[in-house]
Amino acid sequence: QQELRTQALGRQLFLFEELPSTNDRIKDMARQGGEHGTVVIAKRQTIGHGRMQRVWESPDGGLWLSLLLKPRLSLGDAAKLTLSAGVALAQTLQDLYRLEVRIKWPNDIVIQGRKIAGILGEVAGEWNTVQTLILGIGVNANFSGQTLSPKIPAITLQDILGHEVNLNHLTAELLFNLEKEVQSLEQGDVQGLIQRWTSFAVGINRPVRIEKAGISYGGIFKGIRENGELVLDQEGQEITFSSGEVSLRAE
Ligand code: BTX
Repeated sequence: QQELRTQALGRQLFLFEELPSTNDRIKDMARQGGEHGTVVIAKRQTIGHGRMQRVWESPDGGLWLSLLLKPRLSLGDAAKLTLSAGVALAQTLQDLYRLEVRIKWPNDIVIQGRKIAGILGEVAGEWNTVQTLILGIGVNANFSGQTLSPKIPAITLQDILGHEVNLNHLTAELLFNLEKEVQSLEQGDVQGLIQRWTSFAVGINRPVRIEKAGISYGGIFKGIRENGELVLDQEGQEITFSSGEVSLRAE
């Protein structure tokens, strides 16, 4: 906590040896009136959640963090915070470790084509008329990717750098960058966010394939709309995809 450079994010910080899921724990705190910026970190999670009931493997050595936000945003804009988190995380990993980080739509953080981190945004409902959001962030840091299930195309900071990283420092920088992103969104700079997101995006202005419900769509990845939908140009015709059961492959 001494390393924090933020105003609100992480000023209330709870650290656990082990939790089922930091997102679940912070939802309980939200219900009990937890403050904007509250952070929960666990050294390991026993049932970390991914999107759509998927499991996020969370062994010792990773950064497993959840954040409670009550931003001054409409609900529609608040949903953009998962994009903000993606940008803040990509920027942090790039700045701290000089890595080439990409964001694969909708919000996978990848290095060398493999997933190094994931983000899970959840609307935690309205308490005392303030919209409350939960952002869960998982970074594969100080463990070997080989400890994860073999099917998972994952990579860790330790795999890439060959040494462990300082998790306190990583957390402090991440929260600092994320606070900047939240503030810029609160000031209405959606275009800036989309620009920064696009600068990290895999496959932008290039041919990609989208798989949705067993059907494959090919086209040029033109970018994302303000609501996060992906825009594909199929021979001059634009089609949009919302996240969900959709996957993107660069050609
Ligand atoms: P996602 O649904 O995009 O990714 C889940 C998928 O990623 C899994 O189905 C699996 O294939 C793969 N996967 C599982 N574990 C890992 C891992 N450690 N590294 C790389 N790939 C993996 C992404 O969901 C959102 C993840 C958020 C995790 C954070 S951790 C703190 C917070 N608490 C919590 O329960 N979830 C969030």
